[in-house]
Amino acid sequence: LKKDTIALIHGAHRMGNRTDADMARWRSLRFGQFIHWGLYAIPGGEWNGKTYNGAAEWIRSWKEMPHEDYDKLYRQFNPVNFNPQQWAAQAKSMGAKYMIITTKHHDGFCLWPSKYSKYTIASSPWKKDLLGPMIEAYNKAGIDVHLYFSIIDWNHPDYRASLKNAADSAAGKRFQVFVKNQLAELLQRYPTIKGFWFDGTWDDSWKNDGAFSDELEQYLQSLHPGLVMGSRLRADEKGARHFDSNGRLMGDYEQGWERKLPATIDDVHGNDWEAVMTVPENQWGYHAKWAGHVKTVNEILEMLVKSVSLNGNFVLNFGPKADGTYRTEEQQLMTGIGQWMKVNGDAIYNGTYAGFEKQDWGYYIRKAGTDSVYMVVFNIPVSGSLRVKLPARTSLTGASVLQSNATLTPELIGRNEYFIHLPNKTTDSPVVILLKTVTGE
Ligand code: JFZ
Repeated sequence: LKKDTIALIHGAHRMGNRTDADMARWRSLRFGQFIHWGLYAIPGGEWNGKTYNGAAEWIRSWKEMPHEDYDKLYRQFNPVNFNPQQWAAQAKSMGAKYMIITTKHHDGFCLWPSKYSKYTIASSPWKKDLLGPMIEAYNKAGIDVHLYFSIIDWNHPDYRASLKNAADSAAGKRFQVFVKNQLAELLQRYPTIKGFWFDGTWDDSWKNDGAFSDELEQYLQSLHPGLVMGSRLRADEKGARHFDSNGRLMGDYEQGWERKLPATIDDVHGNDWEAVMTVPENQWGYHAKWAGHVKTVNEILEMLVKSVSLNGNFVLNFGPKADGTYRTEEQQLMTGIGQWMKVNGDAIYNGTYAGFEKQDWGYYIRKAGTDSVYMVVFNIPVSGSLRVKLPARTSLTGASVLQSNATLTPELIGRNEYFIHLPNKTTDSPVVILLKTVTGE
């Protein structure tokens, strides 16, 4: 926090994290599934035989793709193989506890039959609502649903990136009413949702009206108390986003961790936070030709574990195909992650920063409010011995491998310092060791 705080009407309204049950629940879930699904899945990063190397969901902004052509794609959107129960079942078997779905991305196409727009699923050959069955199936599988909503709307005649004259201002006002109506409609249609995930809030027209986004956030909270909304929604009256002009977080959690993770606990300033991650380098919607590095199961697990060890949530993105099925790579990843989570998920859910000195072998995670600390080992030293350095007045009373329940006997090697000797150094997935520690003796 800066030394000289200035008076703000539309800055942060709270110091520190939310302490209510809805927020505690969100915080405990730790692992989410993001889904980017929309018209961009039809071209899948290709148009007229040419490949677009940018993010597939941005193809409408590519000079090779005429807007008129993109804006006709809804006439082909017909996900005949969409099976929401199967989607939910695979998310559950992966270990995801919440899901975020794109109700409307920058292109403006709505996956629900909004009464405020004609550019929706109702105008497609599919005709029926997609969101309702999806939310119902996920909720039945025990998975919370959050709604992604882009403020930027490339299809709406009243959207303006900046307001340059009186006509723009009038359009901007109409657009604000439209946004408010659509969000209230989503809450009214889908009352089980737990939060909104806002995006596309970086244009001047939005940033320069901090009063509107502040009032909108409070309006949504009044319609649906407990709703979780990140820091990407609002700006303060000086145009500062995420953190207000006094450096205080706006919204319920820090939403700026996009395809990157904090390095240390100091980077998160005690705030709740969530990271969203793509499987290839930068593709959210379906792209037929993934280029560059594609993350492996172990790489993704390490990001998940690192996030939880630093008090954050980790959300992995999927881009289903236009027919409603998932590409093989994504299916294999879900299976692989799920196999590990099934055995080791106890280390993830309700996990928090452990407060122990980080070691090179991996990450510590403490089950919230308990003496149970997990070591998640990604790098086994050639010695096979894992160093554990405990804070003063803390002692290690036992250790066991989560997967096998095998007991390990820690070797005391110095004051508050131990070696845990791994019986078997060969493994092809991260090993989790549950430590029993006692503090205050
Ligand atoms: C946005 C979208 O443009 C993108 O298509 C995707 O939906 C993603 C989840 O969100 O992209 C962003 C938004 C914010 C940053 C980077 C990319 N950011 O804050 O660095």
